Amino acid sequence: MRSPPTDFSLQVADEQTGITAMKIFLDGEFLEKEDAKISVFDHGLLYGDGIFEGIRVYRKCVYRLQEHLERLWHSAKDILLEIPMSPKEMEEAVCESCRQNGIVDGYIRLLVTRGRGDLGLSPDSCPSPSVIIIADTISLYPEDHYTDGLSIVTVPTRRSGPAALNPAIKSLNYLNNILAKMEAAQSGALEAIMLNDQGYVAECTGDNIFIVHKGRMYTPDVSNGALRGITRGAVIELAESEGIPVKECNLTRHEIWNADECFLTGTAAELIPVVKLDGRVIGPGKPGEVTKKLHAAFHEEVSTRGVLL
Ligand code: PXG
Repeated sequence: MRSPPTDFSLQVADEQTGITAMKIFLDGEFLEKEDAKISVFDHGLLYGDGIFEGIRVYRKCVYRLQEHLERLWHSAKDILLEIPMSPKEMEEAVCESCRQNGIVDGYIRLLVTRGRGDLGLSPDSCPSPSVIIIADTISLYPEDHYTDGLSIVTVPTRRSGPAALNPAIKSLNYLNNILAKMEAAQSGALEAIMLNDQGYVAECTGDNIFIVHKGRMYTPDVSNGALRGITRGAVIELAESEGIPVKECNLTRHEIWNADECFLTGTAAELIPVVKLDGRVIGPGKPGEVTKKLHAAFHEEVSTRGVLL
């Protein structure tokens, strides 16, 4: 059901060294992968003090780049981080990173860290944030899971709530999500549902979640701890244009177990069906019609929405 793999980024392996040439944007310069290094005193490393975006490129179109940059700037504002370039300069740096690496279809990891400082939590010792752009490829789940659907589990680690670290901030602190991913693996699953501190479904470790029931779609409201995913937003738009009503609400596991269909969305995962949760088969146990329709609509729009290289 997934389109054939189209990740053809031009990463030429040097025949003698075996090293793959890749240019990394680091604070205004393009450096070879081996030379792109940051300080051990960078507070991004010392304290996870920083933010990031994961962005896809489809047929030389940087998918919904403006929305990713807007979210990056919102995250920066929340953590009082001044990004040392304008959104227009960032757009140009992202596109140039793709061009330098011959990216046609790929994945961009854009980070802004607090930068180098002294030991101690205070960012006052960090005068200049660092901007890093990696233009590469990614494949998150094995190909057959897109046709057969994922089997996932609910894990004990909770999504942090707005009263702690606001989940709307796409920060470099992913430890709960990493723990959740490890707990899923311990149960033999590739992905995990994370609940919020009230026991409602928030999202998965790096993906938003949707269910389809009696022709309507439901997804956790962002107040439940869901990241306002760009793919989530795209799928809501696509569903509405197909005449499928979408409601953002509280969801419990009960609703997911008893749904007709379930799928996850995310930049890396794109749109992937879920056919089993916590040992309960969802619907007929195979990807449903609404999921398939939205998957097709998503792949139709990806190279038409965004900034062309
Ligand atoms: N929830 C969380 C917690 C995420 O981190 C999403 C949902 C999906 O949002 P988008 O905007 O991508 O539709 C994410 C996505 C990476 C990486 O390595 C990025 C994410 C998750 C995991 C890994 O770049 N972010």
